[in-house]
Amino acid sequence: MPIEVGLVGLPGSGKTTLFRALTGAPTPAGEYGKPHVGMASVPDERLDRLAEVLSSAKLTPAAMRVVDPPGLDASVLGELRKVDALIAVSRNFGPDVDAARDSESLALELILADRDHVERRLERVRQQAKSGAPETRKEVESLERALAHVEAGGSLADYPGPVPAELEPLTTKPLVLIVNGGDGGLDLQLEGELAELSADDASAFREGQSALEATVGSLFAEAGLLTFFTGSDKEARAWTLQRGQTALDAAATIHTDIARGFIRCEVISFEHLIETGSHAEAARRGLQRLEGKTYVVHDGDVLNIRFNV
Ligand SMILES: Nc1nc2c(ncn2[C@@H]2O[C@H](COP(=O)(O)OP(=O)(O)OP(=O)(O)O)[C@@H](O)[C@H]2O)c(=O)[nH]1
Ligand SMILES: [Mg+2]
Repeated sequence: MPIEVGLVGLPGSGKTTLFRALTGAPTPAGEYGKPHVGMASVPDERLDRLAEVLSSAKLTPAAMRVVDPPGLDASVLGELRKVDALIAVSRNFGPDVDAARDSESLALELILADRDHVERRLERVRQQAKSGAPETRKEVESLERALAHVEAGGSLADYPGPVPAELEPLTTKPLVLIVNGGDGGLDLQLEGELAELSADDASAFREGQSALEATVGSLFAEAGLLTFFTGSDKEARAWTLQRGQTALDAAATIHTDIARGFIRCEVISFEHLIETGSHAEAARRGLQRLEGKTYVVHDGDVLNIRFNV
């Protein structure tokens, strides 16, 4: 499954403009009142060089799913429970700019959405407990404690006790801040328009990083993500993984069948593959290793997973 991010920010801060910049969708489709959902490609220059060395016919960047909800209602924010990270857009253009005030309002909305969510789950689990499911009684107690903490003005992010995993709070997710406009900010208005051009044409219009590059850079740092590669003469492909995840997790990211039939994994670093020019030469110099399921994948690893079908 690709990595998934959700856009949050006060009304008119530029979420949908960023959505356009990230996904390249000129006018986001979707039902009124429903979130826009689109796919973005994670830019990584290493993929082009890998494809060159392996003479890959096809090049597939890692995908990122982007969810852009309309507004900040608790019900709408509920759509973001499954995302891996939140991207907060802060308005730094137009009249009456106040980043501190806006970030406080946004934080409050997230806390309220979590409180709403805890309340509703508590109601449901209480019902189940009444009808005699004993294991739910523990969850009732745990939810009651979490709710008391939130009602006292706290956020689940600083809640000391355990939070039921099914809760998927918003306030505990990694959060990346994107400043829209002004000094030191990204010009999302421009970025939204450039998203419709080819990468080469677009780069002529900007000085620094694109909105996509800046967002992905901060996201990978904040959420502890890394990129690994697979490659052959058919296809060079980039994939996203959480830091600390294993070769078996990498296999599962590619396909559940590959994880199920996992035998072993050939690993070579991107640098070594570029330096030696081929898997064969890298193997001859002893730079290619055979690893098992528990091998912890590093950023830039090029993996060749052997599996049974
Ligand atoms: N001047 C200026 N206008 C911008 C910029 N970014 C966005 N806008 C404009 O601000 C308005 C709101 O932007 P949106 O991207 O729709 O904001 P949003 O956060 O999606 O708003 P809601 O979905 O209503 O919460 C649009 O008219 C944009 O064209 C910017 O960097 N500079
Ligand atoms: Mg919008």
